[in-house]
Amino acid sequence: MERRSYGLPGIPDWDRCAVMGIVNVTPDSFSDGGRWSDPGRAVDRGLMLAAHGADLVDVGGESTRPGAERVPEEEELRRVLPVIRALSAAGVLVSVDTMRASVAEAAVDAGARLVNDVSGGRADPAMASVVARTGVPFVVMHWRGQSGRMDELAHYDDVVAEVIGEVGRQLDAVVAAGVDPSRVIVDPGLGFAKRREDDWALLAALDAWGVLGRPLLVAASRKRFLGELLADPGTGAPRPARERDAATAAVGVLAAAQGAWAVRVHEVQATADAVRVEAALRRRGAQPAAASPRRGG
Ligand code: PMM
Repeated sequence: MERRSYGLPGIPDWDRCAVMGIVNVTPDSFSDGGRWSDPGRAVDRGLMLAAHGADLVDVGGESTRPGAERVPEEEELRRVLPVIRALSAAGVLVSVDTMRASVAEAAVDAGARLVNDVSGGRADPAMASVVARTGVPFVVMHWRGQSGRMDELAHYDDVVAEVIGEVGRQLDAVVAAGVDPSRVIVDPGLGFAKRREDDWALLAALDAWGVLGRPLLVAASRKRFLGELLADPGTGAPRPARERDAATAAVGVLAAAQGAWAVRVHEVQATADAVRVEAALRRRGAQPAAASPRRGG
């Protein structure tokens, strides 16, 4: 995929893959469950991620781990709004990770400049029209159903073609509901109704997303397929979530080399450095994905 300028309103045009840091204001996320569930700690975390080089900070109040229960709307609002207000007031570019139109709207009022909906507008029929009204960019992620039934929905014949096709149709649906197509960001939804081999197949083919002509967000951070890759050779136990950050940074650089617009990560520093290395090489004309000619022939 070509790296190019997308002119997303309210979002700078970085000359490299951007880094979105994650603040989950939740007691139960698979990857960092409970660590930032207090709003004061969540704000400090967001400021730290920005200091580490995050270009955006994604604030969410509802866990989407497989099997997670939905959180009531009032509780979601109570979790995310003070954090979004404080981070935005401190000059951090904030996105809100929510499947609820009401939360998206309140978050934009509180300063969020992007709406990241893991359901791409499918969980709440009001989402697309609310996003259209706010005018902020919108992430349409590949999604087949709520977390409770995600694993049973993970069936594909050609995962790359099917996921891109389904996201393309959802893009058409949100545009029909009034969202300006030039504001949509797409995301393969790694780990959402995907088996481990589906995640790898999607990561190997990020180039194919060029057909949609939209910026691509890739969120592999600490996900299960990385834990399984790095499983303990003795016991076979997956590597714990918080020990997957080096692998996450490796995915970041490979996604950047395939033209991803942004990567979404829990620990920012290593990935922020890695995408800068990729950009420096690319600016010198290097093609990290291409094989180099053999010497001495
Ligand atoms: N994954 C999670 C949450 N939000 N948003 C987008 N756009 N893409 C994702 O793959 C995604 C997401 C899963 O939970 P986490 O917050 O612990 O990574």
